Amino acid sequence: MDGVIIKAVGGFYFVRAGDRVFRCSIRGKIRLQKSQAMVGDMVSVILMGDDDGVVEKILPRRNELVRPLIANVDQAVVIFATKQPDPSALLLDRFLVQVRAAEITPVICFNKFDLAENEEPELIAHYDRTGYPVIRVSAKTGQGIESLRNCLKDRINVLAGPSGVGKSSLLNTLQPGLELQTGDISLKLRRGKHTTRHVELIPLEHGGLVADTPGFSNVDLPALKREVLPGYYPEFNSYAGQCRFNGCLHYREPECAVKEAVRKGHVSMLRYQNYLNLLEEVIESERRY
Ligand SMILES: Nc1nc2c(ncn2[C@@H]2O[C@H](COP(=O)(O)OP(=O)(O)OP(=O)(O)O)[C@@H](O)[C@H]2O)c(=O)[nH]1
Ligand SMILES: [Mg+2]
Ligand SMILES: [Zn+2]
Repeated sequence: MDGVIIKAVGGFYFVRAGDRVFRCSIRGKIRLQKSQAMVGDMVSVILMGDDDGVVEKILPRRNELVRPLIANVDQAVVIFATKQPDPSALLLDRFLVQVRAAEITPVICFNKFDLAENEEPELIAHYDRTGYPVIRVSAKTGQGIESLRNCLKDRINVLAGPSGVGKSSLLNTLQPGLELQTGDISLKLRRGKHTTRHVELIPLEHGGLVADTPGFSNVDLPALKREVLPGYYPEFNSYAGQCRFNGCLHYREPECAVKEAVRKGHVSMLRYQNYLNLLEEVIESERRY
């Protein structure tokens, strides 16, 4: 029988197959393999009773996200708040690059729209122009929850984003009865603690799985070559082919069509400046690899 690991607790792997979950141990032989089983892994299981089994084999992984550690994710919903905490474009861009580098499709979601009233933060409009989908929601009023639900349907999803933006609250609104722990942001910051700790794939009533994850206030870029970074900016794509130089980094090169598009306002200046910021970081860290 094949299934997906949705949770790993106390040496056991909980494997979902059909509508059921089996508590499984793992064969010693694979336990020693380099590729430790992780949440999201597709596995073959031999049943050893009504609710128990043994993981016999880990099937090949499509991808692996590092923070949180989870395999075979289709889509990452990167969540920020309109305020409390204020969104940071640079941090959002770091999340997007991390997700793209793991070969996962990003979706952007801004929560706490009830707090924005009629004045949404200026930076949101910059993301409307990226080519990535942008969903506006409020876990409190339910605004936009239907779009978010449709977006998660029938996929393996992770929710990512800083602590306190309302990732767990959104899932609670999306699927009443979940009762995930949510927290008061000021208390959390004071204690330096997160509300959500472990990684678990939660089955959605309408189809699909979603992992709520602990918030990260910082995202390290993965090891990247400088040439791949521009490819993670969908809004550069239609211009990049018109740059004078092949493999243009849209940095110091002359006759760069992307820089021209930024000057004309076709590509967001904010996104471009953050891109330069990350590019310099990538170039700096290349020396260490
Ligand atoms: N006004 C308002 N507050 C919200 C909304 N969503 C969440 N909150 C509040 O924001 C705080 C943090 O919510 P959580 O759901 O715990 O945030 P989280 O992203 O899961 O945080 P971590 O688990 O620490 O990563 C809580 O006090 C929530 O009540 C919203 O749409 N509007
Ligand atoms: Mg949480
Ligand atoms: Zn260029």
